[in-house]
Amino acid sequence: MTERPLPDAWQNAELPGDLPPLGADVIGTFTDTIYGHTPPGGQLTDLVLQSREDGVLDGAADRLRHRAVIACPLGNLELDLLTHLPTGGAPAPVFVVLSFTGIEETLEGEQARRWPYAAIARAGYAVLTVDYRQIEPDDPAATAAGVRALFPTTDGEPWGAVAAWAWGLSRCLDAAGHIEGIDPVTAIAVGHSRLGKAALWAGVQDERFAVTVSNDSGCCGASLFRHPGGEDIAAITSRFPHWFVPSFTAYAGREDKLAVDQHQLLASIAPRRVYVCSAEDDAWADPVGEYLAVVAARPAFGADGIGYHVRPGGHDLIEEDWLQILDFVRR
Ligand code: GTR
Repeated sequence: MTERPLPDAWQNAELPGDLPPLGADVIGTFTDTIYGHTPPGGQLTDLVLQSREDGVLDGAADRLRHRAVIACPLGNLELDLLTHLPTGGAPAPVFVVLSFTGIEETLEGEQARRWPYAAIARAGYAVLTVDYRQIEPDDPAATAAGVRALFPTTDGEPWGAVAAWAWGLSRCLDAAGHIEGIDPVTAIAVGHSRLGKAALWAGVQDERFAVTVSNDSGCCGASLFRHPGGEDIAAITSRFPHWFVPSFTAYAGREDKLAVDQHQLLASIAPRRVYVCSAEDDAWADPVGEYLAVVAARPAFGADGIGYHVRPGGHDLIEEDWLQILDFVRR
């Protein structure tokens, strides 16, 4: 896959003048201000193989379904995992990717285009996915139904749903370590949009992810708060208050008062690798702001430590994104 050039109109894009510098340890600030404290605990206690189909997708992959049981302080969380392994050969590196839909719908539902399982398997990679709503419902009112209800409440602010989904990515990686045919030493967290925000937070917190990939993650993901355009804190906290700590709304319209910006989130993952994908017409995610965050984070990484592409088109995760991601991961 050849690298795509930047759109002409972006050549003169400039970094905001008031970006906080790289170098400080800012993970605590991101925790307190935006995503919330992830409580310790949550232990994989059971991983039961439900079904196995060998040689699906014209022989490219073996398809496995598991039920994972994760013991949390106040009860068990059960997750249905769908895994595709490349057929034959050595244990494969694994993409851990949350799905917006049920796992069966990744095979032939409306969003199946986001899951080019055959191409990924032919490239020698495994993919493990779970429906993100099994980890935590995406609903400001559903406080009792997800993993956050399985941990005792603490004095501080509750963790947001983005942090809960990030926690889920780590539990999926725990499970991947018990699946024959996966080499969990090379694990790659991938997420699109709100799940791209979760992938980045998982990459920051869980050092087992060798690579973290954000696709069109936008506000509170890869794009800079201080670059104007697209979704801002007022918009995101009014529609999705459950994603973050409740006090984050205090920064609505006051982006310049935040102690951090998202290039520092990307840099927090270094020296492990990061890849950011944007789409030119995805104005709500502010693709220019995502690109500039990569530019600003680059000094924290080695030469090939952080990568980026922008493709034509809108908000989606398509095969071209996957092919670019595969290229980066292989390098
Ligand atoms: C939008 C939201 C974005 C992005 C997107 C998605 O409505 O404003 O932050 O996360 O949803 O997840 O598709």
